Amino acid sequence: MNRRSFLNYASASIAALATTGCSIPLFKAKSRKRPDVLFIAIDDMNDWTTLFDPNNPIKTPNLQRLASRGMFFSRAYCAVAACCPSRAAIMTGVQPFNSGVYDNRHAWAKMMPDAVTMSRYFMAGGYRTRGAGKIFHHGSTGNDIPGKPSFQKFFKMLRTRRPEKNYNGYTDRPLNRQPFDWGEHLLKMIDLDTVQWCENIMETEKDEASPMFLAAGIFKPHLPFYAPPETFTKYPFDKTKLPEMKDNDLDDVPPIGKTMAHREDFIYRNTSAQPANDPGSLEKMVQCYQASADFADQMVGRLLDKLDATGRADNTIIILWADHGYHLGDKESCVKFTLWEKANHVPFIIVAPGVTKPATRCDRPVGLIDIYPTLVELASLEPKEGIDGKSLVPLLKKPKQKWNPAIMTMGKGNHAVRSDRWRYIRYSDGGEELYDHTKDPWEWTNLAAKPEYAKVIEQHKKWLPK
Ligand SMILES: [Ca+2]
Repeated sequence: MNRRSFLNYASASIAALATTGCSIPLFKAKSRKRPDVLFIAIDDMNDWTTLFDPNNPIKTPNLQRLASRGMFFSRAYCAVAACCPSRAAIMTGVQPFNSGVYDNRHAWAKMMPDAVTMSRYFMAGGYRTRGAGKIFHHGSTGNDIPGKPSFQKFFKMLRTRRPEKNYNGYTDRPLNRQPFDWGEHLLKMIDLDTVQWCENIMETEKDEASPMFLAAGIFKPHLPFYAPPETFTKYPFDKTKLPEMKDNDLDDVPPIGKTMAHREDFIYRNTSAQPANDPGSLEKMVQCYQASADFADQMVGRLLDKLDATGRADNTIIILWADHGYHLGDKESCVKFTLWEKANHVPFIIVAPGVTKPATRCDRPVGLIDIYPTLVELASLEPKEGIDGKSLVPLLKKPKQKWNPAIMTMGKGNHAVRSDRWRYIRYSDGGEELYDHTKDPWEWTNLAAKPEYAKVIEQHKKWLPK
């Protein structure tokens, strides 16, 4: 660092310390050269990708390319399967049952005015903080804390460029709202604007001496399920693979669980009213989700290409996550907002130079709530007090060690506990579900009522939030 950039860094750090309310030096002076952070968020990407299994239909070569550089967490779970509370939990490090931020109607910044967001903490530690696209929830509930911005420079996510009429043909039903659209998009995808902005920041600031925390928030595959026509050529309609579905799958689900399922009429396939090739059919929707998720993967590829071109990749921590998963007809649902595996299980990758080894994998269940303390430790900042997560650095070093289960929440008093083998769900009225993932990946058979599983339930119950 030359004298001028040191002075710039020092004055920026002092200013940041003054405004974050942190009274201690945040940076451990003895640590090695501080790494950049490339923080990649994806919206609504589930686990039905080739990152998890080469037989899955959604092709994610760029996620796999990233995983080949570091550690892939095969069992990572969001805090909440909804955009706003999931992102608030990640960025503040506070669980929804401690913050009260449970759903998309909850304006996290108003409810947590004293929170220091992760990127703001990095700012106080001398980082240039840059961000673009969907990091917090889009819309007003995702607004940052007034006067305490999380980023020094931020490119707000654009509104989706919309066709005049829905591509899927819905015009006169509850689904006629444009967010519930899918198809081949003939207008420019907004993620291209986000990624272009990030590429430009990486290029123009590549010679800066101070470290950078760059957050890139990719909006796809979130509804509307749009992707450019060329992406659809990889997902021909007549070869669309649907999730496996069991008839009457919800018969053994407790009442609150049933209310969380979203049985839209289009998920009943191949009815005379709605043939498979109807643009509004489940088959068409699933095809479009697959293409949208593929497009998100392409955006990740561009970010990695640019990072490599700057020459800073060797000293950059890369972390990639999706805010939650998605049901595509399985569990009679075509949305998130449940406590089941497909709505909560997400891609999660960490590349940490000098810490992770290439192409390694951790199968322990982990929570995205752990990102904040993990990045703080990897960047040699002072540990952040008052947050719920636990640093994953021990797992980055020894991925097979014992680890606590992951906890998920959906509304007050409803939680899931995910261990290596089991998913245990308990609702606020005492309703329970238990699934054995060694035999039942789509969670068809609720074992909770069977006496032989009482001990398993007892073991998982103790992890429920008090
Ligand atoms: Ca989301």
